[in-house]
Amino acid sequence: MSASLGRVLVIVPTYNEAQNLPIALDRLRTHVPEADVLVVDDGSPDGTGQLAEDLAALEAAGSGLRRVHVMHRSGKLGLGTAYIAGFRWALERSYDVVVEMDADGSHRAEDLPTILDAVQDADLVLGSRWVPGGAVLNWPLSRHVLSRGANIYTRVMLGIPLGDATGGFRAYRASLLRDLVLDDIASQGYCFQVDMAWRSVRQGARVREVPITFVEREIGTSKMSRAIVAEALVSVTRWGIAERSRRVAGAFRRS
Ligand SMILES: Nc1nc2c(ncn2[C@@H]2O[C@H](COP(=O)(O)OP(=O)(O)OP(=O)(O)O)[C@@H](O)[C@H]2O)c(=O)[nH]1
Ligand SMILES: [Mg+2]
Repeated sequence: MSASLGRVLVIVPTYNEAQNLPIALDRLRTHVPEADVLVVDDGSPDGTGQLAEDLAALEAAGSGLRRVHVMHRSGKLGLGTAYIAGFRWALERSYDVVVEMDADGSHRAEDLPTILDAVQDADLVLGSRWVPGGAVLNWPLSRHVLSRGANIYTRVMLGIPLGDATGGFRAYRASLLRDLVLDDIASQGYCFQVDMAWRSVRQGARVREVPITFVEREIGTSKMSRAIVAEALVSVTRWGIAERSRRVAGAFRRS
């Protein structure tokens, strides 16, 4: 990782990831030792929040390059709001690059140096499963179909040239996050990721994709639900229709 990137913060949202979090933090320390970490825990009943505090204290007492911080929220408030709270925290502390990363082992810390290299000349870098070189390990056919289908639908409806707009392993330059209006983002899950990518494209940001290998979680349970899929489908459809109406109205005004 190049020093010219400045200070990097990796935001790791957690809900019941007590078994996964120590492994995720370990791997991050191995592959990006100088990147600080912010765990955003939503009062996990399995004690992930306290465990994160203990791990952060251990790190602070050690001689490592990074600091691990923990934000506790009162209950399961959703992935989107966890990231927005984390973005605000990062901006208030003048980080230069902010990374989104799951705690469940699906996002491999060894892919992060490539993502960070790419953000040298981009505003947003998406770790992408669906570009040449990208891969998914251990998914049933149904998950492949859902994810590929969701991304094709998003490309067609929104007209954004991205292979993987629903993925959640990405790096933002703080300058882009500062420019994006975060106040009116109510989306969660996949929809949150699409919403952020689409806002970035509309803003004229330089968005790049780099291939990653996504590994299905081996421990713990997925928080993905039918409601999250339905939210994404409804919102992308609504945004697509609104975008087309805007374009048609623009064409009428010009003619
Ligand atoms: N703070 C917080 N973290 C959450 C919430 N929901 C999910 N997470 C975390 O967000 C990350 C992604 O959640 P997953 O359950 O793996 O969902 P997913 O990756 O979309 O779905 P899978 O592909 O099935 O794993 C994990 O680290 C979760 O612990 C939430 O409401 N609040
Ligand atoms: Mg997951």
